[in-house]
Amino acid sequence: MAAMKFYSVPGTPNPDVVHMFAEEVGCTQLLDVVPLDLGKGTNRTPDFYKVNPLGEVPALVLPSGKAISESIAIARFLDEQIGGSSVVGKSPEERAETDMWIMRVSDKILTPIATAFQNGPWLDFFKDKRPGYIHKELRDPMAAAGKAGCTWLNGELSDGRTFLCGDRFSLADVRFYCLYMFFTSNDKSQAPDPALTHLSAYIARIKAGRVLSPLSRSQTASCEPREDSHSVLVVGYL
Ligand SMILES: N[C@@H](CCC(=O)N[C@@H](CS)C(=O)NCC(=O)O)C(=O)O
Repeated sequence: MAAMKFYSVPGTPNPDVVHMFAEEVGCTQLLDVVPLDLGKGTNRTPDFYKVNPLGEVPALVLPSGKAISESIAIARFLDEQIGGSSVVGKSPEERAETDMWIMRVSDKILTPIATAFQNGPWLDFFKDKRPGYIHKELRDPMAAAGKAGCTWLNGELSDGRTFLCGDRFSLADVRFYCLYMFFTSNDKSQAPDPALTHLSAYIARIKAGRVLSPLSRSQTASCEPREDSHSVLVVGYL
């Protein structure tokens, strides 16, 4: 299969889900990366709205000409092109387990911490780009919900499993890692809680054993927020 146009901003969390997934399953050759610049707003032009009406990255243009967005949908499409992988799941049970963990950590952690971020330190950046979704009142309750979710996940991980789906490294780990690292590193008030030792050890295991995204590579193994973390955003933005 020929490479497909992949609109991306490497170093931002959702595009990095696809980059990390493609590295993991060995299909980077399918992606013809078209870099956009969120700071300059090249994702919010009439041309790009034709690719993704939400104006968000990533987006993949399929051989038929149809464009799809949503990092998980793109990863699943790529997975099918290569005949499937354990990362998505080799059986209906494994695939269901992957989806279960994608949804669990999205609902309990990733959506809350992303919402807190977008309505907190990056409210000015997002308020014109996502009209109707940005409300500063959301910041504190969403941050609190994200912390509750992290405490819950830490408890789950205390059973000694290696990854979310046990011994199997999955797309749920890829997504959790890319988004969690980004938001907790770029928003000091949402920095990882050192008391959540099982969560920190899980993150360190992923970092130690995987080909990581450009952003993820720049994080420290202990997942402590970087002193210069704000500069990551200046390059990347969400
Ligand atoms: N649910 C989407 C989220 C996409 C998303 O929020 N992308 C961010 C980058 S990580 C973006 O395009 N932000 C810039 C903007 O909204 O202008 C996915 O999984 O791909």
